[in-house]
Amino acid sequence: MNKLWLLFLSLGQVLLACQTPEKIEEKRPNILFIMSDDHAYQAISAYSDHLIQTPQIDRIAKEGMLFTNACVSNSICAPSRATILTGKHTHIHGKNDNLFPFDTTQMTFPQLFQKAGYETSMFGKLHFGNNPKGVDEFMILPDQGNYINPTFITQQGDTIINGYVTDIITDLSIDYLKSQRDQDKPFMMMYLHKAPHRPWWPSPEKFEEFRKKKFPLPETLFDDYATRGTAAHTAEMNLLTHMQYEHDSKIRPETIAEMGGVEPFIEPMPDGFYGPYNRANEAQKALYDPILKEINDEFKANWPKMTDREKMEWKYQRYMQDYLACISSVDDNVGRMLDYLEESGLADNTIVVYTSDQGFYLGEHGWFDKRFIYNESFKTPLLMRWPEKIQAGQVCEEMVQNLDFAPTFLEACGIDVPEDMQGESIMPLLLDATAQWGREAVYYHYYEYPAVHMVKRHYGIVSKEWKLVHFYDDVDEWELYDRLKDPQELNNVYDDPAYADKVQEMTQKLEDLRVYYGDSQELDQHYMDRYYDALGNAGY
Ligand code: SGN
Ligand code: CA
Repeated sequence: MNKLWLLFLSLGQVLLACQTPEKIEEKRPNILFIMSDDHAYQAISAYSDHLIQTPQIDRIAKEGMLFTNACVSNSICAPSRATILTGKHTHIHGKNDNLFPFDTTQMTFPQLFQKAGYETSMFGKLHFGNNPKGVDEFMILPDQGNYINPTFITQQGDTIINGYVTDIITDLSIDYLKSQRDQDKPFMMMYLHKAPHRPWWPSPEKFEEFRKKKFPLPETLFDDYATRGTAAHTAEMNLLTHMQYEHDSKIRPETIAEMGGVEPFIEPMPDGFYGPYNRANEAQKALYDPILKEINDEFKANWPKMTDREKMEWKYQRYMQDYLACISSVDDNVGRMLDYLEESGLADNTIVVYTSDQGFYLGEHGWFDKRFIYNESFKTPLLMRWPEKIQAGQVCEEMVQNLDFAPTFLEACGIDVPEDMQGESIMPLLLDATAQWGREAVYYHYYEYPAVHMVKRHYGIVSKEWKLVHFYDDVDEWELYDRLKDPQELNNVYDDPAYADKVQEMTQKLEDLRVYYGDSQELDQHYMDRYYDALGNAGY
């Protein structure tokens, strides 16, 4: 080795030794975890633009990676959030329905980030029944939260902030990044939208814009569930029969009274219209009122003459107008956030994730809501950008699950992943979308029954080719779908002799997965007992 080379080496060592801890810190990536509530992948133009353009959310995929087979392990709000935070299936962390509060003795990934020297924060909807652990700052909505002039729970007490919830959550998050966080530390922020959760109240501007739009009907809007079992027939999430005029379609109770009453398919919800509407102040109401008048006048004039089929279509259009209007606000606000990251120079070293707590039915199979293992609710959007590591414009088709987020973030930031986390880091896929990914199938388990929408308890296994489901509790029914031949899941082939071998093979694989993830009949019984005990005689 010559002398010059030696000099370079020792100079390098001196420089390294002089580097301040903050400079080293700067190299650890930041995480911005953006999650919306009930955002269907069908309503993101990076997946399909038949319903809406979402240019801002799409930026994340264009400049990063789009996951076409991302899914949840239990398609309902709080359980999915608890899985994201703990990296465990819902039967392990115990928050397997929306009823019981989250067990705060469970380790969550923000706690690990905080311990590792990250600045951690959470803004928006958590829906846990208790406050988050491991975040330096939080402002969260109580329970489901409100769209208009929402209340926030903070460390200093509750506060009401005037305005539209999606704008406010973004303002709070950007302000925190800009001026409140400790700039010397890397950050892990959870920026969690309430929208587009039911009852889909848009901002006045978007309400007006989307009110005029018409959307294509889904092919399966009039599905009769011919080959499916009891659960699909008894679920209460049909647009015609279970969507509320007042609450969802925004028909004033007075309009219905003027019409001499309208045959309700389902009991009206007390305060369905006035609950959300009355949060607005007079000036805000004045912006909503002309649009509400148009909707109500049209309803009064046309509804009595409509056939059931036309009523279904009318409800679908009203639903899409409001749901997509809410998404349009989310998209604009995600754009504001991405712009901020770019302007501030944070973008290159920040992992940006966009996802939803689950998928949602946008009229497919005649439904709204979620819960089922069937595609629209089982799959969830997932887009990730990390300019320093993820090549722009990649599409990953591997089966990844909300379970995998925590271990992925930890690995990406150089923090040890606890051994009892059940998810797997998707780092190899981020570095190369086509990398070897050993997972053949995922496990799913839904519990909340009986409850709103009446989706029966079920668990199942899903591979790219097959979906096997067992519905239990007050039924004992199985379904099998050939996903490649029947992507819309219209044909349950469980009893078809041609599939007998497949049924046997998948049943064994499902049992193996249950053992692998520590689920069992005893646990199914434990969670049924806990739930039914809590319902007591109140029941459904
Ligand atoms: C509310 C909704 C339901 C929804 C649940 C759970 N009704 O009860 O439609 O399924 O929340 O949603 S609402 O009219 O009160 O909005 S979740 O996203 O929190 O799981
Ligand atoms: Ca949700």
